[in-house]
Amino acid sequence: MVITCRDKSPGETMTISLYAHRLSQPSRAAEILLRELGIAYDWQEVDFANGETREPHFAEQINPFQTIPALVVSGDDPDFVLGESHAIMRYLCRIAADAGGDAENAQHWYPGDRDARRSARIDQWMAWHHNGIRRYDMFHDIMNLHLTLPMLKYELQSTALKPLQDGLRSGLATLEAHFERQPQDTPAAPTLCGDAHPTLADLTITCELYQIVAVGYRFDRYPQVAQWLNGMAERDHFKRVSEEVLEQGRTIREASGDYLELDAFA
Ligand SMILES: N[C@@H](CCC(=O)N[C@@H](CS)C(=O)NCC(=O)O)C(=O)O
Repeated sequence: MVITCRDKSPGETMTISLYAHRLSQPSRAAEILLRELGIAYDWQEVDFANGETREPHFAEQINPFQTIPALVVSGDDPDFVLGESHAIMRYLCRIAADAGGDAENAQHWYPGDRDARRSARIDQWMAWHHNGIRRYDMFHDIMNLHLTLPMLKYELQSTALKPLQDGLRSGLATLEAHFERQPQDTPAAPTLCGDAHPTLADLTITCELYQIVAVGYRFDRYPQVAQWLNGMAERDHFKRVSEEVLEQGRTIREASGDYLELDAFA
């Protein structure tokens, strides 16, 4: 399925395929960016939960790291193939003009060589993302818990989810303290670099946190984080691409009874 957010220019030969799934945070971040930049893409859904990324053809031809998202750019011979969401997103900002997207807009998300300091600041938060937030992201554990036997749910909440909640609290506190220190030049929702426009750092981290918000966790104890998340979640493409995860979260919440500690950050 080719998803077009704009008309293709005549003579355009580059085709971008995104191998992804809407229940995967880094996949959503890459897809939202494609849409924000107005780059047309061919959507290739990968059933990662059933091991499709581990099949030999995927590892050999799409992504040796055996994960999604992965990007395949056809037009040159051979195709250009790229894994890792952060690398994919930076690359998309760099090639936005050649891919028929909005190059001006891409500068806001990630300026690259045009602004070394701003890019370094974005890189810093993106580097922190994996160990500061993603490592403690409970969403896939919550999905597993949802599918497990009722008698194990309470036990797993304390053995599996509790340590993740404790780790995530520290990441949320880091973000909240940053927002408190940061002079924001806009009365709107805060952003990590303090600009009116969000960057790749905002996108990648909010996509991660939003999936536990979808289950029903609230961040009342971290009001600036909550405001920042809401600001990103109100963007049209974020909303559209997050519909499935929102639905999945609702299903889990409605079935969960009280075994999930939804007030862990409230
Ligand atoms: N650091 C990678 C993480 C990618 C990742 O963990 N993807 C998960 C889905 S959210 C995956 O493909 N898992 C498949 C597997 O581990 O078999 C990125 O940012 O792209």
